[in-house]
Amino acid sequence: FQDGKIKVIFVLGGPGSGKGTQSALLVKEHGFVHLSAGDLLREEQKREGSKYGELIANYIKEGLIVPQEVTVALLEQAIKESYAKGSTKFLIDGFPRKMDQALTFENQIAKSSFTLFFECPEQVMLKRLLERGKTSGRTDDNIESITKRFRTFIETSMPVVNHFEEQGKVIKVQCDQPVDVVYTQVKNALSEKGV
Ligand code: UP5
Ligand code: MG
Repeated sequence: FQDGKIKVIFVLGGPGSGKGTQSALLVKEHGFVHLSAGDLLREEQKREGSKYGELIANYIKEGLIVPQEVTVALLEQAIKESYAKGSTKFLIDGFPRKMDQALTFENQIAKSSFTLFFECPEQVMLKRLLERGKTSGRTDDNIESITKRFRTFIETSMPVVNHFEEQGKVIKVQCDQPVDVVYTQVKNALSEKGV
């Protein structure tokens, strides 16, 4: 995509920080297309005939980052499909979470306008994920996988946040608060950016 043709906002934050919840609210009020990299991977995993099904299942359960080729291709396809239907504003949730993905996406698909970064204490995220795990059916909402996801987040994904922060492109939101309070912060942050 040429510069300015589409607008991309990355939504990053630890597992259970509320990326999906807040993105869904923004879709309703601001007409963004919400693409969750995790959701796209889970769909691909279930798709009949996918050659990546087993690989994705293993990486997700282990809390590891699926090789970028798979995830970037899924995102690119989803963006192109939406763009063909007239959408130009994208919230990319839970991506990029490794430096190689960040560089590939920005070089090959589009530069991000900025990153919304959801800060949340681990204890709070843990509690939310264990609660959700009672009904979510997600193979990674259990204490073993959650512990691994937290480690990957700190070791592999925080460098991406720091990379964008060095470019002055990170807006931090405190997420240890009720959903509507967080959403007010998110909306204020966006309006400061003229979105
Ligand atoms: N909740 C939300 N906000 C709340 C609030 N303010 N107060 C109280 N409760 C709140 O929320 C989580 C739970 O908390 C929900 O029950 C919600 O009601 C409640 P949610 O909005 O779902 O949080 P989110 O940050 O989206 O959490 P999620 O579990 O989706 O985060 P992850 O980043 O761990 O999961 P994701 O789906 O992005 O990735 C899963 C895996 O896919 C990764 O671990 C990785 O293995 C793989 N992956 C890749 O390999 N590459 C990628 O690029 C992306 C993913
Ligand atoms: Mg999510």
